[in-house]
Amino acid sequence: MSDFEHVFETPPPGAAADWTISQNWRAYSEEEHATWDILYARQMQILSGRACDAFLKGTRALDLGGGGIPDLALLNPKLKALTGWEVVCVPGLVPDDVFFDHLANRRFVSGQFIRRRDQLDYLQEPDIFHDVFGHVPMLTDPDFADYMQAYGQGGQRAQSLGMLPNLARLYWYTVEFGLIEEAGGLKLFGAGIVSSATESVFALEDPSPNRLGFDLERVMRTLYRIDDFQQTYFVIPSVEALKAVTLQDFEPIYAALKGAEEIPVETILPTDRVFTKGSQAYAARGGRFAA
Ligand code: HBI
Ligand code: FE
Repeated sequence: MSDFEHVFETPPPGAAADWTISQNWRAYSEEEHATWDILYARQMQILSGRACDAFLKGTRALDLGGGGIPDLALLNPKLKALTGWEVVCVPGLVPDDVFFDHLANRRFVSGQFIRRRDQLDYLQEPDIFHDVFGHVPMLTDPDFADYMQAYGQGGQRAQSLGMLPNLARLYWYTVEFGLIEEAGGLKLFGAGIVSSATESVFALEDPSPNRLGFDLERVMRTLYRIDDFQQTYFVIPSVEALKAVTLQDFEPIYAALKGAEEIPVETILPTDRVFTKGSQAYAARGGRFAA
């Protein structure tokens, strides 16, 4: 089970058997295109000097800015030429097995809709800005592209072994909320961070959260916050290293995890590599963007 409430159990009317729908790009309103342009301009300003090289390079390679919501018919040939990935639209959250099957076949699923103007800073369900601006630039990186496919394949296996909650934590702490160490210091690559103006600053600069070195088994034991800024972020040494870690057989790791206790969101272990010991002041104030 995922953490989200699925609206549908079977593809809704108008969706194909694999849950995909047409982007129907011509149907977006001027206001919706302008919403993309506002979010894009704001994020690119914030992300300069904060996002990792691969992400910024990806936004340039895909030409994501200035023209409103990207037309997937134009974006997909560029992405396909780089790493063989493509983006398909879905009506909302899809069941885990459907999600994994798309990833295993190098198809990234994106929400078709874009957030309303009163939701610029926060919404719970992934829209096309989160999915395409947040996730797709990293898919232009060959190592990240392989990692995401491996995750899709691993998801199908984890499900059958009853280890999906553990694997989902890996996705959460890397694909959605990962940090990376670069020559210039810590940088952002997680889609949940880079698609959020406030979390882009919080994740990197706020004294509140812990920033700890990535360790596969440790991350798979760590609980996470679904509806607020994270209390701990994990730092990968490189995308290559992340990919290498996930190309190993997870079965012995799953076996070790069976008896292991879950780790609370704010815990620092003696074995952790600590980049930042967080004050946790934000969480102590009650969180959810508390002033
Ligand atoms: N569906 N559209 C969509 N987007 C997601 O990110 C997504 C999903 N379904 C399931 C899911 N994520 C998660 O269950 C996995 O990451 C574990
Ligand atoms: Fe996401």
